[in-house]
Order: sequence, then structure tokens, then C-alpha cells
Amino acid sequence: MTSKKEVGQEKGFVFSSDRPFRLFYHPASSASLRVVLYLRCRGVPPSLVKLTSTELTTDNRGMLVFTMPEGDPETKKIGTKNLLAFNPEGRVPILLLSNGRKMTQSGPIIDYIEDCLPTGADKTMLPEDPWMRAEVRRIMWIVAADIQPYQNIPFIIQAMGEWGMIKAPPLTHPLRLHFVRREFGAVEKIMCQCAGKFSVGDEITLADCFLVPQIRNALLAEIDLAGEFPTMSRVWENLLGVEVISGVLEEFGGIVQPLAFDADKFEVYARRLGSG
Ligand SMILES: N[C@@H](CCC(=O)N[C@@H](CS)C(=O)NCC(=O)O)C(=O)O
Repeated sequence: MTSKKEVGQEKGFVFSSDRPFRLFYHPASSASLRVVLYLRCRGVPPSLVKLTSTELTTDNRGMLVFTMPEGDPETKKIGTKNLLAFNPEGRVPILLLSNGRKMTQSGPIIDYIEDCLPTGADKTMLPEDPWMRAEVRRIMWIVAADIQPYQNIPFIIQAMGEWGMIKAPPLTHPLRLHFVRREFGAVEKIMCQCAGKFSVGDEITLADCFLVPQIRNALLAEIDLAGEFPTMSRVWENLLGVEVISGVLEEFGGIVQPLAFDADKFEVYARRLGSG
């Protein structure tokens, strides 16, 4: 059986400036943005969680492919830039502990960092009230499970290319817009009950960390947030007024998701599909 100490649950065991965590992320990744928003809003010192950007390339269909950073000790260790060798899911974000353990999935990464922080002094990013905590988690789950996977450009391109789905420009593909609108509609109704200045109440919570990247993606798909989802839009404006959030968005390339795929490569691929 693994001891508690070995799994790094003991506070201070793997989480110090001497032995910081490393977060492999990319600014084009909405799941990475959730974790970075959490770190900054929660005030986790950068010396405790060091950010390492992966590299980015595109495949012949124009889909984004994240790769290990050239020259990084971890890249040298695995002997390839192929992210699959570092994380079998092939995705970012990835949290690397000083003892070599790796955690993936934005939600569990955030939970793990939170569990390792010293208790006490700082407020968490979950409300105290159990019902409101559940509201926060509900919005997080809607984003992570019911929106992000269905509007994911690689999914859309793959489905159009290999599985015969109706052809349309990826960013505004009807399947993508359907799921964004359907789930944003649900979030809008939920937020009519629980939003204050922010998604749940008047403090920034994890719900906001998950919602911000998703709204940013929706804006790239030209969803009219103010016209269709007024409560979400009001909260979004409030969030943009928070310096730490606007600062992170600037670092990540702006208020609208800057990059989702390589449109030129996709054009060539789509033309080939059409003539094939
Ligand atoms: N459920 C995962 C989603 C991670 C994810 O899909 N990451 C995307 C970028 S936002 C990725 O790495 N995609 C690469 C790929 O699908 O090959 C999480 O919450 O971390």
C-alpha cells in the first residue's frame, strides 16, 4: 500500500519554493486557462507553481497539436517532444510534482493544489454555504463535461473529416453552436438564481475560472453574449473589470480566444475531402 507521505498529501512535502510544482500549459488551451485563473485569483505564489508553456504545432488538418518544450529537462528525460509520451491523454494542462508524479485534468489539478495549500489564512474559491458550493461545482461540470468536449475544434474537424458529419466552417459549425447555446442557456437560468456580481454570489469562485475560458471561446464563434445571455454577459463584464483576470487574459492573447486551428491548412484539407 502507498503511504500518505508518498502520495504527497502531507503539506509541505512536495509543495515549497525549493520543490515547486510545474504546470505544463498553453495559452491556446482553455483548460489550461482555468488552472492559471485559479492560481492567480487564489494568490498562489508563482514560486510554488512554475508555469511552463508547451510548444504548439498543427497537423495536416489544421488541428492544434501541443508538444513538449524543446530543451526542457522533462523532454530530455522522455527523449521526444511527443506529448503523448509525457501524458498519455495527449492534453494540457499537466501538473508535475517534484517527486515526478503527474496529475492531469484541470479540476483535479486545482483540487490537488488547493489540498496542498496551507489551511487557514486565505479564503478558498468555494463559498462556505454547501448549496452555493454545489452551484459552483454545477457550473464547473457543465463547462467541463457538457460544453467543452462538444465544441472542441479537434472533435468537429475529426467528425467532419472521418465520420461524415455535415461540412461547415469549424468555428461556427452548427453542432458546436448548438451545444454552446443549449448549455449557456442552462447556465443563464442557473445564474439568474445564484449570480451576484460574479457567477455564484459576489466573490470570484471556481465557477468563474471555468466560465471565463468558455465565454472566450464562444466569442470566437461570434455568439452574441449580451443579446442571448444577459446575466452571463453582466457577470462577464464584471469579471473583465477585475485586474487579475484581465491581466491573465492579456497574457493568454486577449478577451476573445485567439487561436483554435490553422484555417489555411484546414481549407486545403477540406478541399481534398470535397474532391475525394
Ligand atoms: N478535461 C480536460 C480537457 C483538456 C483538454 O482538452 N485540453 C486540450 C486543450 S484545451 C488539449 O490538450 N487538446 C489536445 C488534444 O485534444 O489532442 C481538462 O479539464 O483538463
